[in-house]
Amino acid sequence: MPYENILTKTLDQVGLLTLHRPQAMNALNGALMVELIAALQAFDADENIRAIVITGNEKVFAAGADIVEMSTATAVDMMTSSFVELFDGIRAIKKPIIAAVSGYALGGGCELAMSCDMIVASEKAKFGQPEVTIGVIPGAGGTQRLTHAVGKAIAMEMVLNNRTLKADEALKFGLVNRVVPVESYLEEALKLAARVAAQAPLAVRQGKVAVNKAYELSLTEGLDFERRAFYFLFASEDQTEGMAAFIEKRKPNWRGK
Ligand code: CO8
Repeated sequence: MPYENILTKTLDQVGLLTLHRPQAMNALNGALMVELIAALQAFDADENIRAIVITGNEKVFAAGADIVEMSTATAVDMMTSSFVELFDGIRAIKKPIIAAVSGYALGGGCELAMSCDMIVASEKAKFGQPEVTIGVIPGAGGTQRLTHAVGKAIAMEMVLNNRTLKADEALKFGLVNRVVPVESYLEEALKLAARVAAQAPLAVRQGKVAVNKAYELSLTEGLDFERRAFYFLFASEDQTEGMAAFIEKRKPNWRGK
């Protein structure tokens, strides 16, 4: 499928998706969001791909939802268009997604990065939720995921007063996994994705679900979920293979079964 607002590429077992609306700071308009979700779903369905990286360019990851497109929308337009709901499509992706962020990740751009499972940031990354400066609030998880990641104090400053976090602050507050030089942020994200792609695929899939459950369940329910997912993996060929390979001192040959 030809895309107009994103680029896609496969690098061994990693699917790379690049946001590509440079004329508008990669602002997330409806067309881009539809393509983003379609591409993610295609990677998710491709059995040769085991991890996904989403990136932008050195100057901007994404400067948020497209303000021009939103400027004339009514509440009913926002509610009845599937624009914001498209974000739920990211949550539904089963394979691990890593955001490789440089430059601005603002508004919906910050929310997109936070919807990924891990974030590799360049030293030039800047994270912010500036919606209050244009008369709204975050609408795609910013008030929720940000608060879980950085805590109430910093989240309040970001959402109520447009505080922007530089890369080192984002690392300090737990928003990103690592900060690397701008020359290598994409390479580092791809390396991380390749390492994840080399692990047992069903275990990676269950691990992603289980960690995400920690946001939603009580400790007792979460532990119960984890235990059942753990038991389930003993029904997989990869568990037998992984443990045999350890004992035989060889590399496992994962089949994702
Ligand atoms: N929407 C539309 N166009 C944009 C956006 C945007 N979010 N951001 C930048 N652009 C455009 C500019 O209008 C400009 O276009 P033109 O050249 O035609 O005038 C072009 O991109 C370049 O931008 P600047 O000249 O402003 O570039 P600077 O380097 O001076 O500044 C900034 C870069 C700081 C990123 C600045 O452009 C900016 O502040 N952008 C807006 C950031 C913002 O407020 N984002 C929040 C948007 S609201 C939101 O995201 C709500 C999410 C709700 C749900 C999301 C579901 C997807």
